Amino acid sequence: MQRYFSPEKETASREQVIEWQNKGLVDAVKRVWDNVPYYRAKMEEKGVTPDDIKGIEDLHKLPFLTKDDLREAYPYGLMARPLEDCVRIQSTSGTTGRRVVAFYTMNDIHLWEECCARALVAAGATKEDVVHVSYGYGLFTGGPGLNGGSHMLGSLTLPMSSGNTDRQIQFMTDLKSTVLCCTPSYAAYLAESIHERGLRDKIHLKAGIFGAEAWTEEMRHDIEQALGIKAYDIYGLTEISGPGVSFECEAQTGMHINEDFFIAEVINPKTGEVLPDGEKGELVFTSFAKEAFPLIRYRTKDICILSREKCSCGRTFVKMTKPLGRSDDMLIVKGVNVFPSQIETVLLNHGYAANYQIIVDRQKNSDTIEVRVEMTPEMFSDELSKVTAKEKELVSGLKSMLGIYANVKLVAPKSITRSEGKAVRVIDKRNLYKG
Ligand code: DLL
Repeated sequence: MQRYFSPEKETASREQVIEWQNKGLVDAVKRVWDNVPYYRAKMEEKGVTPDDIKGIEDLHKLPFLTKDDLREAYPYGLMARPLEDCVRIQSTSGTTGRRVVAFYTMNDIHLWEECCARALVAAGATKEDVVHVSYGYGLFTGGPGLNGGSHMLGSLTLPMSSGNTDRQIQFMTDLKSTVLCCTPSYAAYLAESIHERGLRDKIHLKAGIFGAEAWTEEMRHDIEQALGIKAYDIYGLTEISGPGVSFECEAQTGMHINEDFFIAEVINPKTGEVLPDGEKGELVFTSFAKEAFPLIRYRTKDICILSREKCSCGRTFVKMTKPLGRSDDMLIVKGVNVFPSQIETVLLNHGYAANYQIIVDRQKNSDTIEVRVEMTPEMFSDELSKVTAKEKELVSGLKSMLGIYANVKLVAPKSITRSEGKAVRVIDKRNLYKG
C-alpha cells in the first residue's frame, strides 16, 4: 500500500529540508520586498532588508504578521502576484465586515491540495477509496481543500458539504464511502444519527480526517468506537492555505507539518522570543512556497509544542501537538471562528450595556452558544412578549454577525456578576483543550 503521497519530500533528510527552507525564505523575502509595499514598510520599520536574510537562522530578524495586519491590508494589500495570476480566494469563517481573505494562484491551489493528499494517504487512503467530504464548501477551506486532495490522489470524491444528515447517510451507505472528512463534532453527530437509524452495519467507513476545531482524545475514542474507524486529526488555517498545513499519521502522536512549504516556529506570545523545540508557545508560520499570498512569520494564536522526535511512520517533518489553547479569545463554535468582541458589537449596537456572558457548551455532540445580557432598566417592566421580541431581535443580529445561531437570554439588570479584575465573559464548558 502507498505509504506517502510525496515520499521524496515527506521522508527527506533534515539537511535537505533546511536547504529547501533556506532557499525558499530568501526568495520569499525578496518577493514580498519587491511586490508588497505593506511588507516593505513593515521590514523598513524594523530596519531589515532582504540582504540581511541569508537563511532560516535569520528568520527571527523579520517582523511578525498578525490577523490585524491582514485586516488592515484587506482586500488586496498583501498580494504578491498580480490579480491576473490569481485564480481563487478563500476566507476565514465567521467574521463579517473586514474578513480575512487569502489569494491563490493555480500553483498555490496545487500546493494546498498536495498537502491534503498527503493527509489522506497518511490516513490510509488510496485511489480505490470513496472519500466523503462533509466539510463546508465555499469560502471555508475545509470542503475545497479535502476535495482537491482527494482528486489529486485519484479517489472517488463525494462533495457532500455539511448538513442534511439523512442525505449524508444515504450516500454513505449507497456509495459505500470509506473515508469521512468533516469536523469532529459533525462526525460524532453523524455517528449518533447512524446508530439511531440502526444503520451501523451498512457503513463501510475505515478512516476519518477530522479537524478545524479542537477535540479531545476521549472524543477520538468515542468516534472510533461508534463508527469502527481510525480517526485522524488535521490542522490548518485559511491564511496559510487551509487544511493540511499539518496532519496526523498512523502513529497518532502529533501532526506532521509540511515543512517543504511552511516553516514553523514557536514563540513566547508575550515577548515574541523564539522558544526551543519541546516548549509550549504560540505557533508562527512562514508560507514561503506560496506565490499569491506568502505570509512571513504569521502569528496563528494557536498554542502548541513542536517535537522532532523520530516518528515510527518514517516521515521526517516536525510534529506539532494538537492546539492546546489560544493566545487570544477566539472561540470555535460549530466550526465557525467567533470573537467575543463581535458579540459585544451586536449588543452595543442594539443599545445594551457591556454586561453579558457567553456560555458555550456541547450537547449531544453539537456546540451550543448562549448569550446572556442584562436588560436595560426601562425594559425590566416590559411584558414577557416584548422581552421575547427583543431576544429574537438579538438572535437575528448575532446570526448575521457570526453566521450561526446563538440563543439569547435577557436577564435582570445587575444580575450578571461584576468582576473586580478582568471580566469573565466566556464560560466554555466543553473543556476541549488539555495540557
Ligand atoms: O479551520 C482550516 C481547516 C479546515 C483545518 C478543515 C482542518 C480541517 P480557519 O477557519 O481559518 O481554517 O480556522 C483556523 O482553526 O487557527 C485553529 O485555531 C483551528 N483549528 C484548525 N484545525 C484544528 C485542529 C480551518 N485540528 C483555526 N485542532 C486555527 C484544533 C484547529 N484547532
